[in-house]
Order: sequence, then C-alpha cells, then structure tokens
Amino acid sequence: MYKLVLIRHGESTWNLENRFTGWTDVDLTPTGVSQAMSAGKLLKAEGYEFDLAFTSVLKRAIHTLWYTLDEMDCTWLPVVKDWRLNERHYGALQGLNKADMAKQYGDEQVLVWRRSYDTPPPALEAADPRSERADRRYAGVAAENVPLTECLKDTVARVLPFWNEAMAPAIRSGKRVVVAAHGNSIRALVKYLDNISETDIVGLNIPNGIPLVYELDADLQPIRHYYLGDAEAAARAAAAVASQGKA
Ligand code: DG2
Repeated sequence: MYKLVLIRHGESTWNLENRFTGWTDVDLTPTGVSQAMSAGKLLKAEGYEFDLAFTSVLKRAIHTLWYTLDEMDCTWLPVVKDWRLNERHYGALQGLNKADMAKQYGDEQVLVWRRSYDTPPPALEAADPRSERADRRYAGVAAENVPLTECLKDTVARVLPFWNEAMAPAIRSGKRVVVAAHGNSIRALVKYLDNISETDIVGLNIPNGIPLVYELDADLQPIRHYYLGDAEAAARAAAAVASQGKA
C-alpha cells in the first residue's frame, strides 16, 4: 500500500481578504504560516516520512511546504516545482472580492464561477497587466498553455499529465510523496483519484493546511482517504471555504 499526502497551502493574504487568487502570487498570512507548521507537527507526531515533495510555482504553496518540512526536520528533501500544480486560473475575477461578486451577481453565479466543472470565469485580456503571460517563470511553457482563465476541467487537463508523468511513477517506485498545492489543483487530483462525477465535485472543498492522506493500492487506486487530526475541525474548515462565495 502507498500513502500520498496532499496539503492545500496555509491561509494566504488573499484568502484572508476573500479575493479570487488563481495564479496571482500572494504570500501566506501569519495564520497560514502557523497552519503549515501545525501540518508538519502533526505529520511528524504521526510518524510520517517523505522521500520527495511536489509543489506549484506559487509562493503560498512553496512556503507552506518549507514550513511543513521544517517542522519535520527535512527541508533537505528533493522538491519538484511545476506550474501544472498551480491553482486554477481565475481569469478576470483575479483580485476581486468573492462576497462582493456574490452581492453583485448573486450566489448562484459565483458558485458557477467557483465550482462548475466546465464553465470558466470570464477570461483576462492577454494585454491585462494581471496576465501572467509575460512572467519569466512561465517562459518555458507554450504561450497557449499559460491560461487567461480556467474551469476545473482545464485544470484537470494539465494536472493529470503531470500526475502520469511525474507523480505516479515516483509513488510506484516506492517514494513517499507529499504535495503542497491549492484548493482547485487538489480538487482536480481528488476528482481523478476518487473518480468523482462532474456533479458531485461541485460540493468538494479543501481546507487550508490540513494534511489529506490517500492510501493507494498497487495500481494507485484509492483504498481510503482521511484528514489527519481532528476530522470535525477539517469538515468545519471545508464548510467555511464553501461559504466564501456567499453574499
Ligand atoms: C483560491 C481558491 O485558491 O478559491 O484562487 O481564490 O487554494 O490558491 O487559495 P488557493 C483562489 P476557491 O475556488 O475556493 O474560491
């Protein structure tokens, strides 16, 4: 049996301000740092050890990984950073307040933007100063692959190839893997692993900074999954994420 640990980054400055973030590279808040450290403490107390870590190219996830690994005294671990683990691109919504958008457009519309499987939010203009197309961290990525908006289906379409080419082979080779990523890049992975329908994935919310453990069989099929620590607290935190898009 293999174990895979997924961690959504700790609270970011824009999570705190309730703003759509996507590919915007915002930092952790002090609460986010302490959530990442708690994740590390919990993993250490439960006897977890890792051989390889994966994260996105966004600092809220990268720093979460640092703080988590530091608590486990293993910042020496090899880390693979890849844009395909980035958050879902939130298009023209990036920077806007989720509750304000719900007041303006209604809770239902915001739910569609946040959680519909195949309806993307309005796209950024390529020339919009918020576009990441000119960011040199994406210089090696084909321009058409640097999104101007994404729905979850688009995120699955980039996360899955990365799973197949990098993560799954590492796990199969016996490496114990930890992933620090984002609400929607983790939802994309979980949808694939648990074969969740396009309708049911709407109701899945991932809380910040709580390790989500997947036990996988020899074919990397999930046997079971659970949040480490207080399951009720994890459920409350997931419900709070769901409410962020309400007026
Ligand atoms: C959040 C997720 O991403 O937001 O982009 O606003 O995980 O990087 O903080 P993260 C964002 P929701 O889809 O939950 O609104």
